[in-house]
Amino acid sequence: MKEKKTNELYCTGRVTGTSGAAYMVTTPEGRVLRCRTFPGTQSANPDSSLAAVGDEVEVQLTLSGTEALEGIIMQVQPRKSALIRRRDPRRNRSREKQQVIAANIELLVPVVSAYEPPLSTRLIDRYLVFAESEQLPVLLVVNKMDLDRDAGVLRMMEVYQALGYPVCYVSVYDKTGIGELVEALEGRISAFSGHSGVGKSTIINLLTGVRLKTSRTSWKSGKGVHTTSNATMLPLPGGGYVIDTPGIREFSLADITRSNLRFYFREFLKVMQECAFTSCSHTVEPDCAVRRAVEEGSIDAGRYESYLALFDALDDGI
Ligand SMILES: Nc1nc2c(ncn2[C@@H]2O[C@H](COP(=O)(O)OP(=O)(O)O)[C@@H](O)[C@H]2O)c(=O)[nH]1
Ligand SMILES: [Mg+2]
Ligand SMILES: [Zn+2]
Repeated sequence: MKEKKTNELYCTGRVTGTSGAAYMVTTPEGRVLRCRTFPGTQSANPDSSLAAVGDEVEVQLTLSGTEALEGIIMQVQPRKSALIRRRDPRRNRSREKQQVIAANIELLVPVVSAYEPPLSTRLIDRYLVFAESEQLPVLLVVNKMDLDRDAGVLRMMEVYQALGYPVCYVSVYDKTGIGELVEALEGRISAFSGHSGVGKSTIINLLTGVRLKTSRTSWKSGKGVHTTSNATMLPLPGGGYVIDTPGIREFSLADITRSNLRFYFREFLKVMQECAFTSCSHTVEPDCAVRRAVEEGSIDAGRYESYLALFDALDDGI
């Protein structure tokens, strides 16, 4: 904490939570300040939310002395990364600022479960495309491995390991894989995301020792299972933070288009120079090296199907 002017105490910190219009800012010493922004708050990110969970900020304390627990956010530092919330397509809010779910994420952690809900490789592929497009390192977490009695899930995940994506197999119930996960998260800011019911809150509670609400409701019921709306950022005992974020349906995929999607399937990159057309979409063109690789089995057919499904879902206005 440095003193700028007499009776004006400034400090730096990180936004670790929001509560209505208030921002919880954690200082390097671990103190939590209840802060607000004001019309003069300076931002290095003018096109998006003024402040979000994960932001580095400079705060002026409003109460002097060591007991001060409140402050005003004077400055929001430039973001190294940001998870942007999807815009509601029913409302024309194109002039509105981008809403940031979480800032300065260093690792994206898609969490899936072996069963209940069943493992969806389509969903994993969606996350991987998103991570590649944002150039975010990714760690796949498969929870509820206690339910994978015939190792079917391990076989389904082989394709991702072969592609070089790290996978952590966890069972909170059996306490397996937790050590590896702790190691992979240490010292980094990680965003957990996934379908409700996969066990995100249960894992985060175990890692951080806090008590996030976990859902007792069935994942099958669909409605009312969302126990996580605002992102919350929690410190890890070994350093770093985890952020519980909503599922990928809430993320903006606005930067992913039909023409750049092919670059986000890393196994395509090696073979696509061999396609007859330089701008080959690998869907209908003749003499396509990607489709040939799928037929020969060197590109996984399920991954290619995910590509086609995403390609169809993306509307470039073509
Ligand atoms: N079988 C099994 N169930 C788990 C495991 N981890 C969590 N669950 C259960 O899965 C349900 C959903 O967990 P929750 O943490 O609320 O999921 P979230 O919606 O992803 O945050 C709860 O009933 C948990 O007890 C696990 O390792 N194995
Ligand atoms: Mg949850
Ligand atoms: Zn092609």
